[in-house]
Amino acid sequence: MSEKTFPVSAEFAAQANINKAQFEEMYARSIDDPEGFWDEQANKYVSWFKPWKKTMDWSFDQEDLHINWFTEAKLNVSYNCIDRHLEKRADQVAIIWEGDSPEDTRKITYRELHEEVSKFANVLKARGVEKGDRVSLYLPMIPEAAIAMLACTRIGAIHSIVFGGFSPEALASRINDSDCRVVITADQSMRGGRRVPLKSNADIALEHCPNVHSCIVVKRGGDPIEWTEDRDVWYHEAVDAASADCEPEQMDSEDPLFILYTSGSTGTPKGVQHTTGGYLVQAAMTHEAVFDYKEGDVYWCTADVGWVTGHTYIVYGPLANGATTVMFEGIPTYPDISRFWEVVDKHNVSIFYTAPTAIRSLMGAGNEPVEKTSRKSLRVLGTVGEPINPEAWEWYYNIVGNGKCPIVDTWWQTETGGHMMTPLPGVNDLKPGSAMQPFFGVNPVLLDDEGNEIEGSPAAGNLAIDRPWPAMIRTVFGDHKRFYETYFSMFKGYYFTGDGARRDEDGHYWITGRVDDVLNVSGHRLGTAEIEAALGLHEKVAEAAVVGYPHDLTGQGIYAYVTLMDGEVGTDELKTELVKLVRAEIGPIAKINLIQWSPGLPKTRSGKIMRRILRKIATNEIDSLGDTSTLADPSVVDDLIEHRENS
Ligand code: 6R9
Repeated sequence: MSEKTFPVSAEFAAQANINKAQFEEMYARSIDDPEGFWDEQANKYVSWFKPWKKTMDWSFDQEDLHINWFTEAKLNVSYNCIDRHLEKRADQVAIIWEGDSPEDTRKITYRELHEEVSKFANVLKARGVEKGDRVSLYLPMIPEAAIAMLACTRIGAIHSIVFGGFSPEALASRINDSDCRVVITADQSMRGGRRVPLKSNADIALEHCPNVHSCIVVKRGGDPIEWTEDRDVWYHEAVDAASADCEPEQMDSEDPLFILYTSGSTGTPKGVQHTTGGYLVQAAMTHEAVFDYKEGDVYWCTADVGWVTGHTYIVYGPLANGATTVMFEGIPTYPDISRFWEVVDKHNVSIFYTAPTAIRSLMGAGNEPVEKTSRKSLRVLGTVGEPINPEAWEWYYNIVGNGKCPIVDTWWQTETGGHMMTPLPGVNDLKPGSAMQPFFGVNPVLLDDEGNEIEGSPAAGNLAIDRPWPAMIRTVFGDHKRFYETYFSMFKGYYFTGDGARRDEDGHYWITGRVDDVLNVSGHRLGTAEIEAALGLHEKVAEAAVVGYPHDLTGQGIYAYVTLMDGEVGTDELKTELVKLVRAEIGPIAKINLIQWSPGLPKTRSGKIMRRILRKIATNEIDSLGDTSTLADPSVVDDLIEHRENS
C-alpha cells in the first residue's frame, strides 16, 4: 500500500467527459434508480431495432436464477460496431494493425471493415452456420480475428475464442464442450519473430472433435501446412468469392453473444456466457467513461483477443464508440525493448491500456528505452488483470506518462464483461494500487466468511456484488447448476467474485487477490485443479497439490507439491518432464516454477488437502501456519517445511 496520492490536474478535469460532481450525481442515481439510469445509457450508447419492455428482470436465488436486461429488445452488435458509423466515418480508420515486425502495418477503415465482415459472414452462412450455432476461433492477433468475431455477431452465431497460446488438448476440450462445428484458425502465428504452428495444433485437436466439419484457415506465416480436403478452406479464397451484402440479424437482447472459457476453483474451465444488449451497453459506456475517450483519440489495448480484455476493450467497446483501435500482434520486447513506446509514437496513441506484468518487466530494463521515445500523444494510461504494486505504478506514471497522464487501474473479470471498479481519470486523486471506487450501477460489498456485510471503513473481506449489472455473465454454457454453485451458493443473495478486497479510511477499494483456488500468473487465470489434473496424467504421479506464491515479475508463481507412486523423492529429469507435461496439456502460460517432492500431503481426517498450509509453506510463512491439529498426520508438515523449495 502506498500513502501517496496523485491528484488529477485541473487542466485534465476541465476537459474530462465526467468530472467529480457529475460522477457523484450519476453514481447516486445509478444505485437509487437503476432502471432510469440504464434506460438512458442504453439509448445513448446503442442503436436498437426495437425497444425493451423491461430494463432489468432478475433473481440470484437458486430455484429461479436468471438475469435479463432490456427484455425483448432487438439489436445487432456488428450493426452497432460498423454500419451505424458509415454515414459519418466510413473513411475513418477503425483498426490499426501493427504486426509482429514493425514493417507490417495495415489500416482498415470502417467502410472496409463493413465489406470484410459482411463477406466473411456470408462465408460462415455458406458453411452452414446459423443463428445460435457456436464457432471456435483459434487465431493470432490479426485483423481477421476481429473480422471473424464481428461476422459471427452479424449472423447471430456465438463465438468462442481460444487463446492462441493454448495447447491442442485445451483447444479440443473447449471445442467439444461448446459443440462448435466450425473452427477458424491461421497457418501460423508470429510473436517476437517466432512462429507458433496454429494450424497443426488445430489438426491435432480436431482428431478429437468429430463434429467439426469446417476449418477456415487464414494465411499468415505462409509455411507449408497439412490440408484435409472437404474440411479445410482458405479464408482468402472463400472471402474473395463471397458477396459483400449481408443483412445484420435482428438479435434479442438476451441472445448469447459469445462464450469465453475461464478457470475456476474446481474442475475444467467454464464457458462463461455473455449476451447481447447489456454487454454492449456496458462495453461502450465504460470504454468512453473510464478512458475519457473522445473523437480523434487513437486507442490501444495491448491484450490478446483470446482474453476478455481483448473482447471488450479491443473490439466491442471501441468499435461501438466509432473509435480507432490498435491491434498489436507482437510482444513488448521485439525487435527491442522500446517497442511499445515506438508504436505509441508511430500511431500517435493517446490512450494506452496494458497489464502490470508488462510494466514490471519493462521497468527492469530501466528508463532509457522509454525516454528515448517521445510519447507526447499519450493522455490516459490504464492497467488490468492483477494488482499493481506501487513501485510499478509510479514508474508507469512518472516515466511512461511523464507525470501527466492519469492511470485507471481497472478491476473486473471474464464474468463481469466490463469494468466494475476503477478510478475515472477526471474524477479521482489517484492512489497507486487502488481500484478506488465502483463504476456506475455497481454496489460492491465486503462479506465476512459467514456472509455478513461488513459495514464502515476501514474494512476487509470477501468481495461480492449485491445486484446484477448489464454486462454480467448469464450462465455457464450447458451447466446452469454450475453457474449457481460457482457464483451464488457461497454467499446467498450475492454474486461472489472470488477476490478479497480492502476498503480504506476514505472508502476506496484495494483488491488483495483471489481468495479461492485460482492463480493469477502474469494476469492469466489458471485453476489449481487443472494443473493438478495435468500432473496426475504422469504414470509416476500419485497425487499433486498446486498453490501460488508471490513472484516479483509474474505476480504469482506456480508451486507444485507432488507425491510419487513409490513415495520416493524424484529426479531433476522427472521435474523437467512434469513441467513439460503441464505445458503440453494446458499451454505455455501454465509454467510450473517449483516442484517439491512430497511423500505426504497435509490432509484432514476426511481426506481433504489443507491448501492453507501448503500456501504458507510455499510463501515461507512458516510462523503463521495456524492450527495443524486437525490433520490426519501432523508430522507431514515438518517434512514439507524441511524440504521446501526456495521461492
Ligand atoms: C479482466 C480480467 C479476473 C481476475 C480478478 C482479479 C484479477 C483483474 C485487476 C485484478 C487487481 C485489478 N484482476 N483486474 N486484480 N487489480 N485491476 O483480468 O479478467 O482474466 O477473468 O481475471 O484478475 O483477481 O478476479 P480475468
